[in-house]
Amino acid sequence: MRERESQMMEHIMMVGAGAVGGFFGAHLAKTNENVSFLLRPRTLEAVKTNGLTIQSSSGNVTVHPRVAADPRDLPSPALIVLGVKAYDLDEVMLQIEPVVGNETVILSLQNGVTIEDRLMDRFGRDRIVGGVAFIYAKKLEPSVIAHYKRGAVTIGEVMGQATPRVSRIAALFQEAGISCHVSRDIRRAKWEKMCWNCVFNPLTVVLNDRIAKALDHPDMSRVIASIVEEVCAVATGAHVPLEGNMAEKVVQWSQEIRDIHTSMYDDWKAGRTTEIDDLNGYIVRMGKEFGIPTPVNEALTALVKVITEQPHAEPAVLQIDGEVVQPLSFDRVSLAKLASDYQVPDVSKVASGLRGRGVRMEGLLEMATLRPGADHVTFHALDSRFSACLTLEQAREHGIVIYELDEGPLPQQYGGPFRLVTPGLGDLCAHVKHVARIELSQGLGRDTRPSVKCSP
Ligand SMILES: Nc1nc2c(c(=O)[nH]1)N[C@H]1C(S)=C(S)[C@@H](COP(=O)(O)O)O[C@H]1N2
Ligand SMILES: [Mo]
Repeated sequence: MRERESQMMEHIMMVGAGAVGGFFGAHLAKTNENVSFLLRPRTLEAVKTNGLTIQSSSGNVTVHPRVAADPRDLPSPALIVLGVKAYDLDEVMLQIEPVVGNETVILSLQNGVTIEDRLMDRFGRDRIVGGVAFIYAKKLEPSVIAHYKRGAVTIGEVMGQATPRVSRIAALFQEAGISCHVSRDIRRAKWEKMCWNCVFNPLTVVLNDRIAKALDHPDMSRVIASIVEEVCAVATGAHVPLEGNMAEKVVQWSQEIRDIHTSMYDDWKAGRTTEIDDLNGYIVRMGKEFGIPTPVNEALTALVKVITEQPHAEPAVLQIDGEVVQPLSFDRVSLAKLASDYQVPDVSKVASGLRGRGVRMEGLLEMATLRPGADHVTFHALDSRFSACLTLEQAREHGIVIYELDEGPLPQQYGGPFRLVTPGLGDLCAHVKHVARIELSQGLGRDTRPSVKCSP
């Protein structure tokens, strides 16, 4: 047992280098060479080239950790720390699965009160330690994070017992200069942060302003209290009763961060998906299940969606044009009807960390009548900014268009409604998200991929 414990902390794999994963990971890596990062291709390129930098008023830290886009390329982890967005959990679970062994411990610092349960369902109760992060930081560039306030974590066994492994993890954070509190009631700690999140994340978006704007108007205190009352009622329904004065506490906690925005505000302004479905949207769903009315959270969920979601002006069709006799277009239904030889029912079998149902480009190109001389294929993203040009052979041999996830359209956050993946091609930059147009050409077409290829 002793032996195991000391071994346990040998390799730490941070998943994600956003505001949360990046900040805590960089600090852990600063004094510990056994910290590596599992990153998305774009972040991977940047961190490989520049290292990972945390800028803060007390000085900057840059680390040059080991990085990879596939966890099998990193040392086998004893501890995996998840610092990605709540909505990326499914994708991440799939990706880390091959390296989660019997001795691996997974600590999540993600928002959302279902994360630990979902991890336990997937990897077993004994693998999971619960966590909450208290930090205000912001991703400035793929490899640069600005740190503004706080930077502490609370961790604990989900069942509440004190264990040597939790003490060991706490020691790791403390050795790195990060305040780490061990809680005997981590579920409650997560719900308390949920109260705060459900108030200030949506309000900063709706008000398009900093936390102070929501705090200072006298009429807002009733609104804040109502949001928190609804969250507390649902928490009680979920068998995690919170204290009666949560609304007051939430307001108190906010005083030292009056002048900042929230991660939901930052996600919105950066064009990223927000965590609304894991925060207020979750309260609304659970309220329905428990028969608890949640009108204020419901209104906020709808408002945040209206404000932040990109309008889908374009219908979800995929067009093939250029050097073809007739342009063709496909929607999800017509793609599903292409011959079964070309269907890839489970993309995760051929491309690590990606999920969904796809169709081989070979099948799509078969449908089109190409003009003589057509020898290149350009995949244009919906926003017409990003594009990748492959040779006809590369597209035929490697291209797969993902068009469905769990029997629905591929969500935008996963690159939907149509996403090109090219397993075996050796360039993750060709994984074009939101493909709207596939253009055949004679000779090279438009290609905005970075010149440094991202190795898979
Ligand atoms: N629409 C679109 N697709 C894109 C990009 C982009 O900027 N826009 N970047 C590409 C690059 S260079 C990489 S490395 C991967 C990054 O994928 P990820 O966001 O899943 O990490 O997406 C590729 N597909
Ligand atoms: Mo890339």
